[in-house]
Amino acid sequence: MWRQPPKHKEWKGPGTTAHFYEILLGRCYTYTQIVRPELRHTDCQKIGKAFTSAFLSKDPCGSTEQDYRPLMELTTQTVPCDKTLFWSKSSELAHDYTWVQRDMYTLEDTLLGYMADGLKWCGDAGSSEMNYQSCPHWREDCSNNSVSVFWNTVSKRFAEDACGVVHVVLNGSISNTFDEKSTFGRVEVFNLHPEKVHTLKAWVMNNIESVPSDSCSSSSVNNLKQILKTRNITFVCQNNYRPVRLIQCV
Ligand code: 2NF
Repeated sequence: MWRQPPKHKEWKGPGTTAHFYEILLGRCYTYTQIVRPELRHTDCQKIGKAFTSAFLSKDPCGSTEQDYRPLMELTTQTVPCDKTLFWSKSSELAHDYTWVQRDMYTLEDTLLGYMADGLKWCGDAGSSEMNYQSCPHWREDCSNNSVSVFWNTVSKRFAEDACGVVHVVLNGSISNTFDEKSTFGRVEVFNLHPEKVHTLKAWVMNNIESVPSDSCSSSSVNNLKQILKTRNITFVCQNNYRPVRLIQCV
């Protein structure tokens, strides 16, 4: 017996999440009907279609910001000034914090971030279907893959829209507390508008098991401080900010 030829191009990363479209739509309805009912008139069908149109029938290693433009245009959501919370290497803690501090928003507390968080997706140039077998791995195959480009695009807009005092939760228990190659370091920091954002407050958190250290004075955090200085944004840093510290203990 001959093996069937692969239906799609083969990549090194896991394929599209099973039931991707249903999950996307379900999350859109959950978010707009239950989490933020003020958005109940949102057309989730239209958003779901725009999302999949951004990547279906296309080379998953040739994804661009333009591909996601129609989707971005359908989903404008304003986060109040002073309420934006970025994170880097601290996903769980940042989200646990906004779960308690309901008036603060991470990207995943906005509609598009909520819909896509934790999912994988890609299409194929030679087919109109999703590729459930494999998708490009961002390091081993290509950096401009459909998932990475999506996060770069939404992260960029999230930062551009921020105003007042913005916050970031950083991980003080790793050497690159501020990582220039992360989305926060590459995209978000450089898309803050100094006319609107006057201060960035970093909360550098240590794991509770490890000894608290003065990570605010580490070289990577100092690097962040220098970048913000050249961008005319005031930098404030706090080690183990207490309200977040309390979340780590529960
Ligand atoms: O999955 C998300 N929810 C997500 C992904 C990327 C970026 C969210 N973001 C936004 C959030 F709003 C945060 O403010 O950017 C900030 C966090 O991203 P980060 O890169 O600064 O933080 P990490 O902890 O280093 O990475 C977060 C997740 O993204 C993956 C990484 O493996 C981790 O699962 N990731 C990072 N860079 C890339 C990339 N270029 C990536 N995945 C694919 N391509």
